[in-house]
Amino acid sequence: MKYANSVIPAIDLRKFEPMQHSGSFFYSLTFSLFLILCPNVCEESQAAQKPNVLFIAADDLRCDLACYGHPLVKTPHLDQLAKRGVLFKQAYCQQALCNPSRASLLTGRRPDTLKIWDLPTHFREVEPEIVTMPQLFKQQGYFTQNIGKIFHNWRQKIQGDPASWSVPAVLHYATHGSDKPIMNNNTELPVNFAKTQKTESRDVPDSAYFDGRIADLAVQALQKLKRKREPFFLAVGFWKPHLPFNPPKKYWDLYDQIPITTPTNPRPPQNVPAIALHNGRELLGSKGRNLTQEETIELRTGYLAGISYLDAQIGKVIAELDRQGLRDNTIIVFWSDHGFHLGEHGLWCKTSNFENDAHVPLMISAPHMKHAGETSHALVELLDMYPTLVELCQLPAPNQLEGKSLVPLLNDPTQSVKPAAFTQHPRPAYFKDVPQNMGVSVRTPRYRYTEWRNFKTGKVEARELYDHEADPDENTNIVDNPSDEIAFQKAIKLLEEQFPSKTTQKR
Ligand SMILES: [Ca+2]
Repeated sequence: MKYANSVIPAIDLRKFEPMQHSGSFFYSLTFSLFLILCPNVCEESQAAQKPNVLFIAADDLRCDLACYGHPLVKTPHLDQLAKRGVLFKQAYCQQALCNPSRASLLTGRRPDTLKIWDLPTHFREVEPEIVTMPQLFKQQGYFTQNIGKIFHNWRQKIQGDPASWSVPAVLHYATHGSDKPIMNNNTELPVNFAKTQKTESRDVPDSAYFDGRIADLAVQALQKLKRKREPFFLAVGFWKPHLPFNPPKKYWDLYDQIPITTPTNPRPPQNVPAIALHNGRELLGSKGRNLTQEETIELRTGYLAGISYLDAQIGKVIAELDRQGLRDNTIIVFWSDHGFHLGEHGLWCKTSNFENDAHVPLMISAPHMKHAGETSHALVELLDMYPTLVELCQLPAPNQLEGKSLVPLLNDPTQSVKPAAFTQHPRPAYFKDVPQNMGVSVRTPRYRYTEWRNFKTGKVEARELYDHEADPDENTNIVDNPSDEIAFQKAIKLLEEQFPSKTTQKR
């Protein structure tokens, strides 16, 4: 079989150290490295020797990880993963909402191209024949398996995307509210120590909730996948730290002595247009309500505890990967579908274009990376994951992909592949039929610039500009007084190229 990119080794490889390995695994590993280095020579056997992919997703996780510089959170396993991969410090989602973000990154198309900006629209309704990332792997001889939330999870006619997987997905389709603790053997449910609405702290095992069970199933899956002849693409989608904040009590206990506070910027940015904000209805309800200081701190603690719970589950999965001897032929990707607000700017949850919502964690680890443990500060998008994995695994790229491969950044983390990252969100945040407005946003190295446009006419109704050199928390909209006119005009031009304003939106 001929492959589109059968030219160049996908990634620099460290010198192989045979003393760490033994027996038949030595030969299989040596052979697979040889194949990666010499794709032209070895095409016939390539399908059986391609690297596996462990594709790990988190839900609503902003960059609150120790490896991203968060001072309080405890994330030892994700920090360890960062040491064996490249950490992307400036990765951005295409829309801060589960379904549009996931549909975009899994199809390789922007929300505007798919015309999916809401929760109920399944991408198969608008693009029935599109080939998703896991589906491409399946078509190319991989065994593809989905445990947990990868595609959107609820209120859709099609549950997940059966065409993407070799076996039916499990624990992938439910409401977050249905993730209630389940005890074995009818054991009585321990008391809940948390007081705030949508928080829960009970002394239960990890497996009482979805994510613990997902980790257990992923561990079992790896034991079986190890014995398969074909390479695998295992997608493990965790449901945390999404609301409700209900990690087992032992994860809350990690923060008992930690001085967690209310946010330092609880007010909307100066000079912000009202359309940039929203009512946080996912937590506060459609009528809204004010949170006390105690509630705010408990929610902020619960979010960090949920991240530590997520981190522990990911640790179990990666430990099993290593235990099964799969580390040297498995690419690991870790990502979150979008960020989150915890009271900053008076906002809770997602559905904005602010940095807290648009900025996401992203790490990619490939076997024997030369630059393992390094950080890329290049602007990248979740949309780039599809072409990246296509190139790393030397699959034929479908025409639809709008992202760019990040392989050049894995080979040299000081490089960049694009001048900007783009994020968008409609208003109302949860619209019916068609939105009234679309907020389109560009992140350049210095600025975040956002235009709020009338959805039908394209008329710009409000604008925002934040200078991340002077104001990384986006506390002052300086669109009427930009700090660097040339850099501002460049941001406007980049936004215009990506979202031409004269094109009125239709659905
Ligand atoms: Ca989400």
